[in-house]
Amino acid sequence: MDKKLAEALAEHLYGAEKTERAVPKLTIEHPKLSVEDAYAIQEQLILLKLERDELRIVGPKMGLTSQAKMKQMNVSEPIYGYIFDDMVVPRGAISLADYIHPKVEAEIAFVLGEDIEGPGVTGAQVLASTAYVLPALEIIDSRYENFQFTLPDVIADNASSSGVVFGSTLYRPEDFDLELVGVTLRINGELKELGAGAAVVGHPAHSVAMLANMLARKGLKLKAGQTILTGGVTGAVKLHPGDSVTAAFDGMGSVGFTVRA
Ligand code: OOG
Ligand code: MG
Repeated sequence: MDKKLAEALAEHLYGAEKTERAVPKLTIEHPKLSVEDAYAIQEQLILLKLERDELRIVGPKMGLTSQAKMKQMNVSEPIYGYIFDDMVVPRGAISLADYIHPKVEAEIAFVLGEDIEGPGVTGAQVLASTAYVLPALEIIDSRYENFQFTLPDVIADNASSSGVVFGSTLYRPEDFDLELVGVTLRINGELKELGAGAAVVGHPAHSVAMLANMLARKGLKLKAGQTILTGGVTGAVKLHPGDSVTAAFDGMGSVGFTVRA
């Protein structure tokens, strides 16, 4: 894709995020947008955040890692995007006014102790390079009208990345069978979603391995110190004012936040 067009489309999505106003999905005007084009747009969007806003990357995130979401989108490979430092929610509360139409999903996050460079990375290698794992809640907020998009649209939109709340305790990965960690997501005490680590491409470490292998195609690697979101264990739930959100992770405590108007 022409670099000028990628820059213009990135600027368009950047503006939608800044002004908290949904825009029509890109594929309406650009029906031939490919996955490769979409990552070129995402790259320009990331550059805007790094250079214009002087933000820092917390780590990449995986999306569409659950079979349910992959089926829904009719895709066979997950996608990735980036979490920035300004997306980390302070003091356990968000204001709906800062978002367009946010949803929340429970995820398992990995803090890397060493760089991981593909291709050919395995889940076992990821676990050996992981310093800690911790529970997280991701807030996704598609910049597209009605939260509807095709695969290239959502890739260009930094995989709907918008916010994250991390649990306050770090755990050693060898203390868990992450495949079997059960997760519940409650809003105001009501059970909304549940799942287990295996919902994330079989095992959350496999998600990180896939990410490393996808980045390798671009000559990129995962870096020591990055915190990586592995993808939703549960489905995403729409947020409303007054919501008190809590996700409990078997053996890993819980993480939560509240929603103001
Ligand atoms: C795309 C982002 C998906 C996940 O964990 O699957 C994602 C979306 O569904 O808006 O973050
Ligand atoms: Mg997610």
